[in-house]
Amino acid sequence: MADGVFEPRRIIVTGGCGFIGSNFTRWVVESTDCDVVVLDKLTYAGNPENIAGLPDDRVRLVVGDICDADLLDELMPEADAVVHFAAESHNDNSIAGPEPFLRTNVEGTYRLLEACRRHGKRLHHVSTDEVYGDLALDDPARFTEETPYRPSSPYSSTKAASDMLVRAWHRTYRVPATISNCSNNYGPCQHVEKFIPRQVTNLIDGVRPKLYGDGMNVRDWIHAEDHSSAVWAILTRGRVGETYLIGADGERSNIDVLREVLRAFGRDEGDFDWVRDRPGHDRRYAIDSSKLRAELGWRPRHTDFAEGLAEVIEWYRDNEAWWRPAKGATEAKYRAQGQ
Ligand code: NAD
Ligand code: TDX
Repeated sequence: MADGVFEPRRIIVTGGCGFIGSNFTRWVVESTDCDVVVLDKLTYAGNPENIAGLPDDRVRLVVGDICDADLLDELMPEADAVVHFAAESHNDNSIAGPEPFLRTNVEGTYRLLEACRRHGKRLHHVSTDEVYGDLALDDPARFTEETPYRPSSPYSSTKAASDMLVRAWHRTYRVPATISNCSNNYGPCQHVEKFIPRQVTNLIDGVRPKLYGDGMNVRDWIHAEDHSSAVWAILTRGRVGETYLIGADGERSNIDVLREVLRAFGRDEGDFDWVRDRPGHDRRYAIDSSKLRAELGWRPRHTDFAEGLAEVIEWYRDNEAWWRPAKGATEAKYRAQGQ
């Protein structure tokens, strides 16, 4: 191990068949010598296709639940660290039915912490900027590592709870842990329930996109690949016990993003439906990632949002077989909610 650098040979990636966990798994296999054991329950959001084509001798998929302590005891000895992406991740689902969020996000993180404690392993916990609540549109402030926790939704409150568990297990039991809180990701393989894939696949289907509320809510977009490189930097070179915010200065209102998607389809900018707002809808997220950049020298590579969005649109056009099976049930659920 080089001075101050943690060089894992094999890591467990929880949620590695989801949108970001699979992007990270691919990134690790393609950019490092580290092998990966993916631990994924394959919920509605997990798809083994997301890691298809990666070499069998570098990536092993274990289908299982992070709440299964016996399974964790079995897997821990073969890994140097756990990178924890597994979660129930969709705000609207958490409003309709919060219970799975409590179980996976809170109990699941607790089980992983206990397993890391028993086996003396390192944990990187992947979290969200939503733990900080929201900012006003005209507020010049952005979230920093010092911003107080103020989560709004059942989803973000369970992520906040999981962050608190990680901090407590580090302080009390000295579990070697790091935490990252990232802003909204976009990229290929994102579930069609999320904003950008929902509108893109609606347009492919000839259905009008759906915008919540007044469309002025702001999200701070980052490409999933930049999230992946940041998590690797923190895992290998970050200081144990520290939190790092991840963001790429990508603030945009929802209506601006939607207009850009409509333009890419050659449609009129007003060609969408206003639908019922999300209860408790956070107004604005914005990340100040100075600590990550200054301490670890991390920089995002995907800095042209229009270009990234065009690639994502092309990916959904080219991969209908990937998203089609989930589309009908997702839209039926939204329709029932008036969204
Ligand atoms: P996702 O919903 O696409 O994937 C979640 C994965 O976790 C799925 O493969 C699912 O099968 C698996 N999973 C769920 N419950 C499990 C359990 N009990 N045991 C094992 N596996 C289980 O989520 P995502 O968008 O890729 O998000 C990944 C992580 O990143 C989450 O922790 C999320 O909070 C965080 N995050 C996401 C974003 C974003 O914009 N999507 C932004 C910041 C942080
Ligand atoms: O159809 C829609 N219309 C719409 O206007 C959908 C699905 C969403 N929206 C709005 C709500 C949000 O303001 O778009 C914005 C983005 O919505 P989501 O894709 O659901 O993301 P968000 O709620 O911002 O949370 C995401 O980023 C932070 C991820 O889902 C979380 O896992 C992550 O923690």
